[in-house]
Amino acid sequence: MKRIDVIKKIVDNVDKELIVCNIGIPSKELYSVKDRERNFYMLGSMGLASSIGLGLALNIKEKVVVIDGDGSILMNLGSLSTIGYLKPKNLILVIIDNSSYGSTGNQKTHTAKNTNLKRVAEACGLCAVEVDNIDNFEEVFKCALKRDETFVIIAKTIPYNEPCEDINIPPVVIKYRFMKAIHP
Ligand SMILES: Cc1ncc(C[n+]2csc(CCOP(=O)(O)OP(=O)(O)O)c2C)c(N)n1
Repeated sequence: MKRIDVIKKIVDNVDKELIVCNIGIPSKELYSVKDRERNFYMLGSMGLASSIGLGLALNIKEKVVVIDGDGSILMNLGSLSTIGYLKPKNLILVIIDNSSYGSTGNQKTHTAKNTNLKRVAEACGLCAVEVDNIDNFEEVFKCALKRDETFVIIAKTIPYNEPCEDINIPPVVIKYRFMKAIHP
């Protein structure tokens, strides 16, 4: 399974849900699969997609889907602990675990050896499921969309970056159109 396969399945299954996407190639892949006003491409701040998604989920009724990476979650593990403490009912955290810092050249992360993010999430009090094939991912994601609780999905993928174009929208426009989509 590749990161872009997971992103395609997320896009196939969302409607009004908000998506906050991790820095780097994940955001480019999401943009190339389907650009939407309800996508927030988090262009600058590694590690903060989950924190931004948490803040959003606490302040709106719509479902928030965060697409994060193992490298970014490892950089801000405290975010998982805070999410486990606050547990908004409308947050789905999809951690695409390619065991690498894919966007900067697939350098290995610690999930390649000693760190199990499902167990970390569970230890933070969260409901977490690990999947390693695309059919299981879709099944679990559909189920998470219907649930009334914070749900973490660890999608184990191979380290692979789909060649795709740069995001052709200025960051400030990404921000304002996203805000307008939430509060027209
Ligand atoms: C504080 C900080 N350190 C390093 C970077 C460089 N950087 C950008 S994306 C990235 C890798 C992110 O890895 P991961 O979250 O696992 O996502 P992947 O690209 O593998 O899908 C790195 C190291 C950065 N932008 N900010």
